[in-house]
Amino acid sequence: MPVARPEPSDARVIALIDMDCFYVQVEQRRQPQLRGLPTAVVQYNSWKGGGLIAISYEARKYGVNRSMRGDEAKKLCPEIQLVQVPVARGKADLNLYRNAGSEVVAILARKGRCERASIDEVYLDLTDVAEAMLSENPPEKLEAIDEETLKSHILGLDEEVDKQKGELAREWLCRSNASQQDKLLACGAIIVAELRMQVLRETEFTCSAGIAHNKMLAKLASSMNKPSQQTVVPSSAVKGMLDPLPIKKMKQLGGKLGSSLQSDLGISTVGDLLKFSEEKLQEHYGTNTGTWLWNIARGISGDEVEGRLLPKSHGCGKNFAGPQALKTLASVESWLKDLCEELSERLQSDLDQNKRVAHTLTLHATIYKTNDTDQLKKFPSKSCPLRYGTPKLQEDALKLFNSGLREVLDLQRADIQGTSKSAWVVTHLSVSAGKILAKPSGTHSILRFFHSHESSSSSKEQTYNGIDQNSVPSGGENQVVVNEVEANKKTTINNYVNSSSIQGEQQKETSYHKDTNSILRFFHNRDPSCPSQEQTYNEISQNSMPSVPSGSENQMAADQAEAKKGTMISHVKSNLARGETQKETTQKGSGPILRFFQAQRAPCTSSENAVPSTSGTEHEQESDRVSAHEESQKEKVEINDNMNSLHHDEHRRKRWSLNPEEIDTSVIDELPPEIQREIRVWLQPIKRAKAAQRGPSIADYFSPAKKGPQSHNS
Ligand code: DCP
Repeated sequence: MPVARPEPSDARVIALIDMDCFYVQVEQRRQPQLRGLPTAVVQYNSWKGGGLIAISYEARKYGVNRSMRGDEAKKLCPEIQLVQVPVARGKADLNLYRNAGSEVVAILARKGRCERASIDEVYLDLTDVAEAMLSENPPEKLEAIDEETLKSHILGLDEEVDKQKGELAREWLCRSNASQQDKLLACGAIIVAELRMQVLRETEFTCSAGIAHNKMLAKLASSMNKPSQQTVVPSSAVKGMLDPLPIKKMKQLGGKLGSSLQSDLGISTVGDLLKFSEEKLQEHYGTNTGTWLWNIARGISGDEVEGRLLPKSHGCGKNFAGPQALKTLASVESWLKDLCEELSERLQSDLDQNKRVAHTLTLHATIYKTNDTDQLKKFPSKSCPLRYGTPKLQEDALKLFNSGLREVLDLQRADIQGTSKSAWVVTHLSVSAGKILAKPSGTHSILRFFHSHESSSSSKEQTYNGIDQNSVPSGGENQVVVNEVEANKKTTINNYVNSSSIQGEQQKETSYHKDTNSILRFFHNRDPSCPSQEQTYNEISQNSMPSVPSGSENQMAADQAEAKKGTMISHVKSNLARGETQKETTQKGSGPILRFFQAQRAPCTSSENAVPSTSGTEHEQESDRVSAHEESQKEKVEINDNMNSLHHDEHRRKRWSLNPEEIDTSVIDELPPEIQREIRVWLQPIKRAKAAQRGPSIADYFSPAKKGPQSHNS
């Protein structure tokens, strides 16, 4: 659901950097002989030549597009080079592309707040750096403006034909009588052009950019002139840009809301929206969405650049087209195993490298009936608290699938194994890990772990009642999970963790491509005999993963047992919260780009030099390792201190209402490994000394019935 946020009163400078035909560029860097040739990257499934997922601009000239398969593309463009995505575990392995995207993000982040929006798109807030430039070195005082900046498309200027385009841009950029807003945008254009050149120098990738006062406009502008060009949106050009735009091209209007605007209000362009008052729009779509629609029609959007270099979620999915569709529970289970294995590796790597912990596991599937012409009910996206470790992920993912399948087939629990083999087919499966937060570190990890969840909720009760219900498998499955939890007393920390809806991946906007020969010209000048840089790329640290699309979260009613559990959980959280004091903070342009590639010919024998980011990234990784080591040393000291404190400070234990000797180690197994280690160190001496007194589980201990009066009151 879109959120109407007021725009800040001060002008901002926001850019969206979008890589050009990204996977193709990554493959062309690996295989320089492909430079300048019509090329497409195809999916793993090679049926009819494989589905096209990335297409070079050379191939687009022949009419090749993403809806085609390789065979069809070959008919249109016989010389097209088809490159298959790398494969691992019988499915596409996107790590190569994710790593390449991370290289770009690392460069862009040097200049401003950076939000990784997708595998190849990054928002940048350049307000501070543009303001600094304007006060210290404004464009009108610059001796020269680089060629790449002069190639900028300034919306609203393009119609003038009596002057050279570069001259027009120079005049606009250097106007001394321009508004403060436009002056800042001019600075933004210079900064972005420099950044794009830097990205090219360090990675060999070209990108396009939109530069505007907010994210929405920057995003729309970024695809207006591709490849390797940038577009600036002065405030005076907003209306002209938005009015003719088909409503469905707007972010968040590509789906149901956009269709409803068309069918209910007869709106087909953004300009049509202007005919409706805010009140009218609110009447139809509610207060928030109505205001949001009113705002976007005027180019108003207060969304902030989030300052996030790492992805919000990790997802692994696979399509099973045509005859590959999965028809049995066994085949679904087998694929879920593979997907969870990959997800587990990525979660572990995120934990190791970035010290982040994911809290919600979500399963998506697409399913069809085979013995009926009617389509099945949409498979509901299912979520539950995420437990670390491949077997647990696999187990939970399968439960989520079974739960969804029962819902779709309107079956009772017992019927699931008996479903006829041919009753349904699964054409898509994916698992994703969301609600990724910084791992609590230091002495009181476990407490901070609780706090980090608590801080993201407005109230404990609300958290449980409003969200946690969604994070437990629904229907019969839910009961199974609850029963297991209750019966085995394995109410783990993850059960306290609440999952908010996983946001769907932003829908890609289709661009109005204005194809040019520029890229072809750049790469004609390259020497294809440069050695492959694959090895170098493989050494680059991998920090980022893309999101998978997600649908609606599972909705279910809380039964009495759930409510009781919620009360208990809230109670426990309150107790823990009281003891903790510290919270975790946790073209057309041929000029400069052409020269870049010409220069690349000579040093072809040392291709590493062409990718300085590689060594830079390695260096950063090394620093990370050093600081991680220091941190772990520091943590060890703190843990020891804490052990002493636990031994000797009974008062403190009472205050926490937490009796460590009663903690069941099976509960600890459910936690992320790093937290497990800390807790084990923390508990070891106490457990040895008082093993005989150990209670059955952490849930028992936390049960209000076992606490003293002080705890009951919390
Ligand atoms: N991608 C994919 N499947 C899709 C769409 C995209 O696997 N259905 C991958 C391949 C793309 C990358 O994501 O290279 C980025 O997608 P974009 O939509 O940004 O498209 P490109 O970068 O390929 O081209 P453009 O220059 O038009 O942005």
